[in-house]
Amino acid sequence: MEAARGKFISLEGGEGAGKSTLLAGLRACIEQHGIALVQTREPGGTRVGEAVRTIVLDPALHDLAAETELLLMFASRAQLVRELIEPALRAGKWVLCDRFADASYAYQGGGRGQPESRIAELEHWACAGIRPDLTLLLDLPVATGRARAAGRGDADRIEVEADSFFERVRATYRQRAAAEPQRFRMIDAGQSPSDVLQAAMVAMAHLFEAIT
Ligand code: Z5A
Repeated sequence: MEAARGKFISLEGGEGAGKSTLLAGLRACIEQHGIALVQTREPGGTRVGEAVRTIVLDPALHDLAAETELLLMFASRAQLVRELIEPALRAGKWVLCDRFADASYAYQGGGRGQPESRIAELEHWACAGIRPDLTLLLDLPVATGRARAAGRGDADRIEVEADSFFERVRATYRQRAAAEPQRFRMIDAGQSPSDVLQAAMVAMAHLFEAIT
């Protein structure tokens, strides 16, 4: 008998929103339910994707065109979908992904001004119908997120952008969450890490119900 298809959960948010912190807690909670889980990230998550990541985050490549950046994000995603996400879901595993296509709408669309219709075309092609069952959006004022992220060493090619860029990113994420309330759950990322984890578990309850 074929395994029931797994669930795909993505985490989104601005810089310093606490995705990495939440991922560790979420992973433990999901595994406590006896669910096989694959954790990954974007850009990256595969050998090819990690090579793309070094390009897109390299601060020396300040001349990278916005169009090139967009294509590279989707190149990494196309590889991740085919090599890891689709096979895992088909095998009944759950996939927990640190960012997915919504990040391209927020950063390359909202941030860089790339047309939404172009991003949608790329999503259609590169993701081959794969969309998260649930997207947890960690929402935080830009200044708070940047203050949290400060002091981690040298800023990468995207982190050097102005506050106005990150305000557009945040606004785009919030618009997308409002437009798709059945997929998105917005979480106040200004709460303590344990309260953020608790809110995420509440947001995921319907996925667990489906397997019990
Ligand atoms: N990008 C893109 O442009 N287009 C795309 O399509 C995709 C990505 C997929 C990836 O960088 C970059 O690529 C990202 C978007 C772009 N660029 N930016 N900016 P990354 O993966 O290296 O970085 P990130 O995704 O922005 O994550 P981050 O800055 O590392 O933040 P985080 O993972 O959300 O936060 P954290 O590491 O868990 O927490 C940051 C600090 O805050 C840390 O000291 C924690 O201890 C603290 N923290 C966490 N939670 C809390 C709470 N609740 N209270 C207080 N303090 C907290």
